[in-house]
Amino acid sequence: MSKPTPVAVVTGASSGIGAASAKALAEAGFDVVLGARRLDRLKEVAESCGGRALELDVTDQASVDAFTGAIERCDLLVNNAGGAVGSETILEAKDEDWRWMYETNVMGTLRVTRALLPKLLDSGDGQVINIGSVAGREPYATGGGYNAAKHAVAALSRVLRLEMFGQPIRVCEIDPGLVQTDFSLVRFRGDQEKADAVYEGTNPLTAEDVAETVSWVATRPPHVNVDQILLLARDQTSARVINRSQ
Ligand code: 8X3
Repeated sequence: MSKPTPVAVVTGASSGIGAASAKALAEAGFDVVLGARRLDRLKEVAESCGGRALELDVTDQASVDAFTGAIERCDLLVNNAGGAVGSETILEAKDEDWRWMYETNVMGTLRVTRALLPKLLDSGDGQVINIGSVAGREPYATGGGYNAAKHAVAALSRVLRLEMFGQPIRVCEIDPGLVQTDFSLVRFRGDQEKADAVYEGTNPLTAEDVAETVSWVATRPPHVNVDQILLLARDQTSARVINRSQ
């Protein structure tokens, strides 16, 4: 009997790293299931790569249940949904921003992973790729809520790897630095000028650069677990050391 086509599930797939990863995985031979809140945009991305669009709000357990319940097989889960909102100091931090970052990045990753783990195990060679961040390795001033959330994602990834040890599940954490997407626009609450300034004079990564890495990790042979990748532009050596002379 021939092997079934592997199924990849990508969260936050309506734009940026998630959309690019869905396309790259489709090109690599996966059947792709795309999840996100913005169904119109999601459908467009799904159409462009022959994938299946399913509405998903990772902050809502009922939505996660409906999403994962509609998926029969899962070989690869890419937990990409998340992001940053706000750039206040700890002194001025807003509870609702921290809660949103925890709900999307941390609890969202937990909910979707927990729901799909049985199917990942059933596949006989499951893989979880969590999109973390340089912010999950290195704290920086005004990054508190996002730093805390991405450090939690890093902990979750490593605990999952330990708990799945001996089972046919691989776990990888990919930590990108500066990537030019709408990430900063969301962080700065729609302030385009502030968002543009983040990438000004520098040559950041693109969503496609990260997607290529996702696809590379996903297509290693089953005995190879790429545990962690820190992916930075040449113009960035750490979270806040950026060459802007371009
Ligand atoms: C990477 C973005 O601003 O934390 O996720 O370097 S940032």
